[in-house]
Amino acid sequence: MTQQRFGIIALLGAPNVGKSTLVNALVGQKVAIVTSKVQTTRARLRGIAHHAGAQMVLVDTPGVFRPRRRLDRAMTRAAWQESRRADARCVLIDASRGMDEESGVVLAGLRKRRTEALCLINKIDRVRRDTLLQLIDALRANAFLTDFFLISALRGDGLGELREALADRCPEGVWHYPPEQAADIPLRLLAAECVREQAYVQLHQELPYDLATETVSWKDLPDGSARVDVCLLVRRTSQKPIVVGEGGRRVRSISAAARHALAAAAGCVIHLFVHVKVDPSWQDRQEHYDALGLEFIT
Ligand SMILES: Nc1nc2c(ncn2[C@@H]2O[C@H](COP(=O)(O)OP(=O)(O)OP(=O)(O)O)[C@@H](O)[C@H]2O)c(=O)[nH]1
Ligand SMILES: [Mg+2]
Repeated sequence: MTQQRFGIIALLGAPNVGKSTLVNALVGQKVAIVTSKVQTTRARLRGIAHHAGAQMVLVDTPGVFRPRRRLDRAMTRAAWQESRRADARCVLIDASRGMDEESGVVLAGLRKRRTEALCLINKIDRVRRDTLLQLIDALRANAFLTDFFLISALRGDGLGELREALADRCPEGVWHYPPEQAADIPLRLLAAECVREQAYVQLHQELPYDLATETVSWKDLPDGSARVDVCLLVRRTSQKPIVVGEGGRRVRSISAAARHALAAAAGCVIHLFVHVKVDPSWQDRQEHYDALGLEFIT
């Protein structure tokens, strides 16, 4: 029997570079929420992938490295903590954006911490080969980037080679999760995340960054289904009607799509109730941070 290996791999990178998409692609099923908007990921989330006898815990981190709000500060801190604890680090760069200021901040953070990382150039489906070569050339100036991979997390290009390299970096050790487990995220948080994802996707205003979700109750019912109540919090009274929609249409549509995703992820029938509430201070409540697995920084 080959020796089991186990490793933690942190994915770092500016907002929207495709970290969560990559976690889902490597795990082989959807465990992290993905949207076209920046700053989608807030919670700490672990996807679990297997390759060549290695169990790899992929840590999806929030892509916030220029913190302004309290929530941003907590997310930035969480990302660097995850990076420190990991057996390997990957920094993702969006090939179509190239080296921008936000990616510069992430690279500077790695340099400062004297940590090596693999460099994953993602979204290669969007750019020409010569642009890619120029980008790699520029990135080579960072000596702490040990290897370069050209990938498309969305289409799956280059993931075979990446899997191989990541499995190689896992030290010998016993697996921490049963092989069929795809993610390490509490169900209550998963429910809140599914609702937030749909709110982001279905609302087109600036609103989303002012929006949060919290699971208020999860009850397993005798027939194997679950009743789940999630609060969708907005910060201003004027935002509530936008989220609720005419005759409640918007919130019903958010709820229906979220229920679908949650049922697929949780593997049971879900009765989901989404309640829209005005809560100007959710960013200042400790429970909100606890639920996301973040530290409440005072
Ligand atoms: N064309 C293309 N789009 C991609 C690829 N990978 C991710 N995307 C898209 O990029 C957007 C952002 O993806 P996410 O996975 O949410 O990015 P993220 O880095 O987790 O973002 P934050 O959580 O906000 O930091 C989504 O619209 C994805 O579909 C890729 O390889 N090619
Ligand atoms: Mg994300």
